[in-house]
Amino acid sequence: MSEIELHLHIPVPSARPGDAPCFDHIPIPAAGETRRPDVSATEAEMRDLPYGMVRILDGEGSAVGPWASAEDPDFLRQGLRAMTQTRIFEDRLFRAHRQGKTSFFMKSTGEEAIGVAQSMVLAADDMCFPTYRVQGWLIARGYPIVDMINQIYSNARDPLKGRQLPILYSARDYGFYSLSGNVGSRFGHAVGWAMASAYKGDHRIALGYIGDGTTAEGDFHEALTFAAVYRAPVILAITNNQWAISSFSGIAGAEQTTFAAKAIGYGLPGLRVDGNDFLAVAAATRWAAERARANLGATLIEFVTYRASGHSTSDDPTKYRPADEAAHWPLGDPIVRLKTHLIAIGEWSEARHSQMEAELTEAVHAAQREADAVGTLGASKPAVAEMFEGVFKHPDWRVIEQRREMGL
Ligand SMILES: Cc1ncc(C[n+]2csc(CCOP(=O)(O)OP(=O)(O)O)c2C)c(N)n1
Ligand SMILES: [Mg+2]
Repeated sequence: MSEIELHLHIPVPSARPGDAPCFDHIPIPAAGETRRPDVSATEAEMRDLPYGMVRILDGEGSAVGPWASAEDPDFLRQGLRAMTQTRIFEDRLFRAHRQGKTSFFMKSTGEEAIGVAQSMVLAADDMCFPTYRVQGWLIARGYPIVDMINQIYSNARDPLKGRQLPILYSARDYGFYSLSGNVGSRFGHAVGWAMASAYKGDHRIALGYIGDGTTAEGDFHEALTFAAVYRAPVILAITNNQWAISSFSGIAGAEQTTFAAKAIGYGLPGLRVDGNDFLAVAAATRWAAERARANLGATLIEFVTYRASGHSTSDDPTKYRPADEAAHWPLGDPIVRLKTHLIAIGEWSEARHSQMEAELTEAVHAAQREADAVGTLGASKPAVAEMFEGVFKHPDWRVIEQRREMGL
């Protein structure tokens, strides 16, 4: 009989508060190093990709390697604008929470390239099944910021009439499926929607998002099985921002392999992508979309990024990670990197950037003034009668009775 005492391996993060930040455990190939397989390549021909990293922007802001392609400078400026707008908007609304104007808020600081680039690359009638970390999708498509703020305030003009948490948006016309607070639940819905699209002989594809922490839930694995078996036209995106509230990615399996490599067990192509590189996010998304549209099935993409802010307004990240960890993140800041690239190719300047920031700040302030005038948390509410509307196509008899009892 063995004398060895059994013990469990409990993963611990590389640095805790007070320690020097360390990201040596994350393999990061140089920009341009990871190859680009043909879109028609089989999964068996690309099992190295989940261990590489699609990166285009190098340290000097040049676009290099096989994934780089000629980009329209207007497309890049639009991306820079939407990412910057997202950050300004989120900073402002985070402060609104501290001022008591809303009950809850979440930011995507440092992760803006993902939602914004994917929103700009996919077609208007494709469907995104989002997480709360991709509000840049809506901003990139011009969803009215005042409507976002009205929802965040849960006021009388809340487009969802107080039925959702602040930030859990729903905007069908913007290809943005209703957000769920139950993390992971939408991943399978994205696959189901894509299967329905293919079943009907339609042309639309779906995109599903999931966080690194949530890949530990069953929903993730069920979705991958269905996506692989039926070759669903879907892009399955993992936003690996290193943290799930206060649990680090190692708790969800990051020590054993990459999140992109989970694809291999399902026979799906997996890409590992620099999520802070706007060009790489766009290029990988186009590649996966082309495969999906050609009936070649689903792609799992891991976007490697870093959650620079706290999880939400309820979180204080200095309790569980070094306060300066974000400043040491090796993939930098997505806004700074795209801006540096645009300046390097002669399509942007510091002066234009400052002017754009001033314009976007004013636009957010103006939208906030408009929403403030309607009312902030508690000062203005959706009409009570609205809770009976928009739920059933033909109201159930109980709803009719309850409404009558309330004299509405
Ligand atoms: C089904 C379910 N379980 C737990 C929670 C509580 N919860 C909300 S966010 C979160 C962490 C998610 O982390 P991750 O998937 O990495 O996404 P991120 O917030 O980092 O984008 C948890 C546990 C929830 N909302 N839903
Ligand atoms: Mg996470």
